[in-house]
Parts: sequence; structure tokens; C-alpha cells
Amino acid sequence: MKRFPSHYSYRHAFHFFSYLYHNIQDSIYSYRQFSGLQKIIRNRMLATYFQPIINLQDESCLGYEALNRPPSSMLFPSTESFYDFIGHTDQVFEFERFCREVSIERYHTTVMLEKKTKDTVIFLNVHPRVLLDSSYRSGETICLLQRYGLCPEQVVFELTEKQAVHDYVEFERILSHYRSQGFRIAIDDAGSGYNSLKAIVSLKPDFIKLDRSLIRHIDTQPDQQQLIKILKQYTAGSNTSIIAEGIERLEEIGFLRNEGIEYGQGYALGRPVQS
Ligand SMILES: [Ca+2]
Repeated sequence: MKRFPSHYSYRHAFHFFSYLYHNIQDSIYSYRQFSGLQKIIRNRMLATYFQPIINLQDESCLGYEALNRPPSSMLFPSTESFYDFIGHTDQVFEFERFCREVSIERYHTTVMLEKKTKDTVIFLNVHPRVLLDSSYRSGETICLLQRYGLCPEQVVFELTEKQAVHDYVEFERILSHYRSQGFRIAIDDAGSGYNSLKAIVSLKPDFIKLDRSLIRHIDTQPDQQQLIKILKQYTAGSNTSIIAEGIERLEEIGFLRNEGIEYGQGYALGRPVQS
């Protein structure tokens, strides 16, 4: 029988223990992140910001997107890492329910009471999988809205294409259930991934939120301008409105307004304000 030289065995053992060590370290870190997430939910430690969505044609305010951010910590160095982590756990529903509650409750206090507006719309970021959950569907959301004097017509669910939808026929069926109750749908981050065109064609959303990467410096970028013109043509005569995200310069507002784009969001129109 062939014997390997002893240095091979040592090296092999070293790699194995190193592999084991890193796996254990990863598991401990994941466990700490998981405990951190539960603590955030338990103690309602999310900060909610509201960013206005403005009608570019008449400068009125359509509504506000609720943005929920975790406290900064070593466990979650960025908001993206926090949301990525949740997507890999079984806490997605639990977290979404929590987010929906704090967003609506704080929208009532910050926007409706403080700004004394009753008819603006709240845009809620929702994981597509959550809409399939029966308890989300069973009228829980409507009870929550009634408690704060809101109606379903004032709620837009933002579905990001970053979380893939596989069965569009089934998904469309679920969405029509929400729509029949008055809720509206937006495709979020459109243009930043692979599925946005498919989602736009299949789901016929009420709003298309164009990703900031398509809007930045649009006043000087002919390729981006061409894309916006095509999308505007596509939505003309339909019930779909376009919201341009990430507007940071007045020149961008000018271009989009001239093209007839209905709505915009971004620092040049209003920064997110903490509730
Ligand atoms: Ca969004």
C-alpha cells in the first residue's frame, strides 16, 4: 500500500482543522447576528425614516416611502448586510410583520398628525414571499390600517426584483387579491436586475420605481435618456406611473419633467426624515 509522506498528513490535518475552525467561527457569528435580530424586533430598535415622493409636474406630494434601518453595530455594519441576513433566516415573515406595524404606526404620528395630511400615500417595502403568507392576506393589514385611520388605497407595496419571483401566474393571482381590496403595487429598483422587464410586463404595476443608476446624470446621458423615453411610451395610456428614484440634481428634475415623468424621489426633492 502506498504511504504518503508524513508532511502530507500534517498538511492535510492542518487544512481540515482550519476548515473546521472557520466553520465554527461562522456559526458563532451567525448565532450572534440571529440573537441581534431578535433583540431588534423585541425592543423595536429600528429607526423609521420617511422620504417624500413628489409629483414632478405640479410639485405636490404623492406620499412617503417608509425606510427602516437597524442601529449601526459590528454585527450589521450596513443596512444592506442586515437585510441580506434576514433573507437567509426563517424570520422574514416575523420581521416584515414588525416592519409593517412600526411603519404604519410611525407614519400616522409623523406624517398624518404632524404634517396634518390625510390623503398622502405610504410606500411599504415588502418581500414578495410575504404577500403569499395567509396571515398577511387575512385582513391583518386592513385591521392595522383601520386603527390608524388609513384606507388600503393609501398603501403601495414596493416589490423589489432583487428577491426573485419565479411563478408569475400565481403571483399575479395573489396580487389581484390585494388589488381588489384597494392596495397598489410598485416594482422597486426597476432596471437594476434581470427580472424587472418581466415583472413590469407580467404584473402591470401601478408604479414603476426606476433605479437610481438609470437616473444619475440623465440630463447628459443619451443612452439613459433613450431608455426613459421608451419606458414612458410603454406606460402611456396605461394605469402605470413612473417614479424616478435617486434624483440628486436640479438638471435631472428638469429633464424628467420635460419628458412627462410623473413622480420623483431623491435628495434634490427631499431627504429621508426620521420619525
Ligand atoms: Ca424601495
